[in-house]
Amino acid sequence: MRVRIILLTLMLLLLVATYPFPVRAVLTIQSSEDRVILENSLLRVELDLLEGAKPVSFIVKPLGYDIITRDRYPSEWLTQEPWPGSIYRAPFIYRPGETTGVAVSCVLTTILNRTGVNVTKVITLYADRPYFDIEYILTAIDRPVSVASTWDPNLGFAVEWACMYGSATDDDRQAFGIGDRIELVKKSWCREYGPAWFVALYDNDTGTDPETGVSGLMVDTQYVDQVYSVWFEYSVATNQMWTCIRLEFKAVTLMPGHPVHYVVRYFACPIDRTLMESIGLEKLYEKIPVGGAQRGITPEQVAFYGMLTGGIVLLAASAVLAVRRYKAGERTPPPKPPTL
Ligand SMILES: [Ca+2]
Ligand SMILES: [Ca+2]
Repeated sequence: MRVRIILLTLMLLLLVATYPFPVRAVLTIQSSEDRVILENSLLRVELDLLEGAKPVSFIVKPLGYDIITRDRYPSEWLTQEPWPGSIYRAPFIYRPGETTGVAVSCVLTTILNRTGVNVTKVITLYADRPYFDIEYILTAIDRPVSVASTWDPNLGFAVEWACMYGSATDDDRQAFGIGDRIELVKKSWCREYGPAWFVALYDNDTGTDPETGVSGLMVDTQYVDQVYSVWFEYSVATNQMWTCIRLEFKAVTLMPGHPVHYVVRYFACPIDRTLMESIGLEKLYEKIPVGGAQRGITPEQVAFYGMLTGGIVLLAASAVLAVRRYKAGERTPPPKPPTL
């Protein structure tokens, strides 16, 4: 008995000693004079602190490349200003935020004196998640400011997502969700109205293509009702390759002392069920076609529909054969009466 216990203890000790040390997950936000770098195990994103704190590099690690195109950066826009607006080139001030074991955050702020608005982005990055969140806080500095576009008084603050997958944009597509309606499109210079809960861009290749991927913006549930419309655009210039989709919130008047908030999740990953489920986009995953079929079809469904199709083909074939036999029988001359 004692020998057994000693042996068992030794085996346990051996197991503990040889067990590999857990790999410490990457989860950092670093800043330099001109950059803020967000990094976890799936993403490495560089924001340009001197110009809009906009993503100028967005590496999706499982894809292995940067999806940002130099011709069209993702950015925010106060639509009372002519596009791309003053946030686009504004210098931001960085300060670190809270850090827990599973999330890190930072706070980026700019003061737009001429517009009369302070813009703050509170960024939260999570361990092993294909996304980070940006909480936008818009504050009127000293007078009421109307955030409404000149061509549509209902349209206010906008956040745009733009990128490119692989070496070409002809297979890049747009996607959006308004309620239960999820649509896959490719269109330019037009708008869909309604409380969109996500907008995305993806590469329409089959699963084996390394250039395949999906990315975009998802609105935090409590702000979905404030979404007014979605804007679609892609470049037709031969030397520019990008596709874009924009979330547009309803117009709002900012009052001093009453900041307005929006929370937007930035996501990017391969077109993979587990990763897309972790974002809450399993419906989009199922909708994106691969090899002519929808991704949501399970092997059991394939087997069932395969058997059904096989059965129908067999039935049809036997019916054709039966008809042929019947017709052949008609053409057979009647048997001659036996000669006596
Ligand atoms: Ca592509
Ligand atoms: Ca492709």
